[in-house]
Amino acid sequence: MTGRQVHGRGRRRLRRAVRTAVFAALLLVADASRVAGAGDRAEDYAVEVVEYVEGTGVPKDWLVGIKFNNQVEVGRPLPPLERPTVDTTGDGFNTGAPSQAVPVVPVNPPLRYYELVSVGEGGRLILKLGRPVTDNPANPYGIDFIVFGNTFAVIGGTTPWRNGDPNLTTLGTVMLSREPGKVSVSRTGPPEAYDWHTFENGPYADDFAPSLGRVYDPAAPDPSLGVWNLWWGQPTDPRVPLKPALTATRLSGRTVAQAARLYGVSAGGVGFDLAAVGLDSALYVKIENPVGSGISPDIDAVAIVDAAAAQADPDLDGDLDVDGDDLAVFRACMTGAAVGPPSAPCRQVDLDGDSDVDQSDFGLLQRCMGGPDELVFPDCVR
Ligand SMILES: [Ca+2]
Ligand SMILES: [Ca+2]
Ligand SMILES: [Ca+2]
Ligand SMILES: [Ca+2]
Repeated sequence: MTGRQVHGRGRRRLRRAVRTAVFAALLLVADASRVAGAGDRAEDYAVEVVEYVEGTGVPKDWLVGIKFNNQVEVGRPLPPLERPTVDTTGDGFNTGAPSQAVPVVPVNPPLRYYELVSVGEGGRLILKLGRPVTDNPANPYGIDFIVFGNTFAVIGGTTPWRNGDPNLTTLGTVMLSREPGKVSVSRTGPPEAYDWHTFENGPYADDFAPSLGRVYDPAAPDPSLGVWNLWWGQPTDPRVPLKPALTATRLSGRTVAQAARLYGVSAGGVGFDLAAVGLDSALYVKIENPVGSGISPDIDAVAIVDAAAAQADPDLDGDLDVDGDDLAVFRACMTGAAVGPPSAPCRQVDLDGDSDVDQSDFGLLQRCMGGPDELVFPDCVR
């Protein structure tokens, strides 16, 4: 976590305010899970912290001075369990009071001690998933599970992020608080021995892409956030991977609103393919970080990908445009009117969401058609 200084004179007042904020945040968290319409279940995430060894240099929540591994005070499960953070709180500076719910966006990551567990140097975190994750060929881009941290994009341009209109603030290229933690997976665990398979050359936990807590949806903003909210709808779906083509370079120069539209319902995070380590299933995930690394990877959650949760997206080959190549994929998925739901790999081809791939879906594809390498926002189908 990048250090941020609390101004000394307001610290005591802030601490009192934050104690109240913690309870407010608890209520908000309960609220967020109630409004979540994604259909995800507890078993889609990590359900048990099997082992946590705190390394050195674990950073603190700068609002209250509590380390990123202490959740006992708020009586919640360890942060890496359940879905990633939907709304964090104001930072008492740019984004509002610590009692204010602030949606996580790519320039404003989770920042509270009860939202993250940090590994430290020489530390490790072993999580048990709610069910085995499999190397399912239907999973988008081959990605089988997703690790969420607190990496975020530096702000480009001159307009800071004040939790206001996301069309006004721009993302820069540089990613901050990238703290690449080494990830391993195992089929077996206690009382049996682990059988670790390590992603030696990445991807890494707490790396690109930044998290997104809520879907950008100005037509249906969530009123529970307050009257200020004109943009942020229901929570994102952490089971939907981000397109690998959506790199930091492609996001750079776009507004927070445009970035969120490119995410769609995905919550971002770092995607992992079990095939890369030669496994067809796994039940345990380990994140570790060596002494001398100078970093402390921060972990918010681990989610199992659900191919059936993929959303309508006319960019069918995942290269961010809609052109002749996407048309070819569409033709291969065509089922005709009311023939029945398309197979999982063809799910995102059902652009109008009526459980078939027919002429009306083709009409939407045509509406979104640009040219090769011309960036298309998936919400062109709306
Ligand atoms: Ca895979
Ligand atoms: Ca970090
Ligand atoms: Ca395409
Ligand atoms: Ca359809």
